[in-house]
Formats: sequence, C-alpha cells, structure tokens
Amino acid sequence: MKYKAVIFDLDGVICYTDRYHYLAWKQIADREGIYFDESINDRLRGVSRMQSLGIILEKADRTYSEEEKRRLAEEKNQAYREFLVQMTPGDLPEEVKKVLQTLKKAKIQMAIGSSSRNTKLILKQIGLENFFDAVSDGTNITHSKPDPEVFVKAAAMLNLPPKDCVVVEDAGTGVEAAYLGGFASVGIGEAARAPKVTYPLRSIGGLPAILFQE
Ligand code: B16
Ligand code: MG
Repeated sequence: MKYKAVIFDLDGVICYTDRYHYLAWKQIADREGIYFDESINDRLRGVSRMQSLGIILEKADRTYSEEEKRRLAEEKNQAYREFLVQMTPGDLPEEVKKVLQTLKKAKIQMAIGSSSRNTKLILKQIGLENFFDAVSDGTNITHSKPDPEVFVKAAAMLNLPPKDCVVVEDAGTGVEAAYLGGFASVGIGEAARAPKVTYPLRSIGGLPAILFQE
C-alpha cells in the first residue's frame, strides 16, 4: 500500500460542524451589524478562532479593542458549543462511518489533524472518543493551517514520516498545509480545486480506492 496512515481534518470532513461554526459566527456578526455570508465563512475553514474573528472584522465599520475581540471570540465559542453538546453518534455521516470501518479493517493507522480546540468534545459527542490512533488539534499547536504544524505533529504521534501519510481536507488552507509539510492530500468539496491537491475527490467515499491502489 502506498500510504500507512490517514490524517483527517475534522470540521467538514468527519462531520458537519462547519455548519455550526457558520451559524455561531453569524449570530455574533448580525448582532454587531457586520456583513457576513457563506463565502466569507469559507475563508474561515481551518484557521484559528482569533484569525477567523480577524477575517470577520474586515467588514466592520469600526475597530475593536483586544478586550472586545477576546469577548467576541469567547461568545462565539459558547454559541458554537451549544450546538456541539446537542450532537450524537447519529451526526457521524454513514459514508464517513463506512470509510472509517474499511480502513480500520485494513489496519491503516488513522489520526485527526484539526485546528479546533473543541476536537475532543466533538469526537466524544459523535462516539469516536477512542477511535483514532492519534489526535493533533488546536490545543497542541501554535500556528494554524496553512502552517503544516498540526499535520507534522500528527505524523510524529504516529511515528511515521509525512511521505507515509495522506491528509484528507475540505479546505484550501488545509491542502496548502499538507503540501508545505510534505504530505499527499485528498481534497473534498472546495479543497478538490486547491492548486496543490494530490487527489481531488467528490466525496470521502472514494478514499479507500485511493489507498488500495498499487
Ligand atoms: P475552534 P478544522 C477548524 O477546524 C475550523 O475549520 C475553523 O473554522 C475554526 O476556526 C478552527 O477549527 C478553530 O476551531 O474555535 O473550535 O477552536 O477544519 O481544522 O477541523
Ligand atoms: Mg475543515
């Protein structure tokens, strides 16, 4: 097999928490009278909470103090977590579940590489708390995607060099991060059009075929 491990992004790949990020930021933006839409939201994929806020505030008609920014980010996180605590194992899409089971059977190692500081909560909610061989997330990195740090750390946790791992991403920034770290990447959704993507895919169901090719 060409790869020994898969490093999955979380939001938008394993589950649809990207929708909840959007709804939580939308609440904050609407209250502050700041224009925010789905295309601005696409720029937030894979970037940290504070960087996301910085992108949203580009449309604000006044400047915000550091203290105000800290408070807005905290409020967004509270709103986001209210969605997360309502998630159940039923929020793990069937297609993703099948792929994970297939790879487990084939003894391919699996890790998470997510910028989110809520990764552990999400995995617990969808019943994957003890499923992955390694979890690298927003709590163990200092630079978010497109910096490759989160994937480099995931590979180190698996004791594998980047060339033995493939990263699965839904964001252009994530594909860029994989490329900069020396990883092959599978891009789904908008990430399928990222300039550095190795394997563009329509949906995650096509992942086993890529891994099992000679
Ligand atoms: P949190 P991923 C990223 O997760 C999201 O795509 C991004 O929109 C979010 O700002 C970031 O996590 C931080 O999330 O506020 O929960 O720490 O796509 O890398 O799994
Ligand atoms: Mg993502």
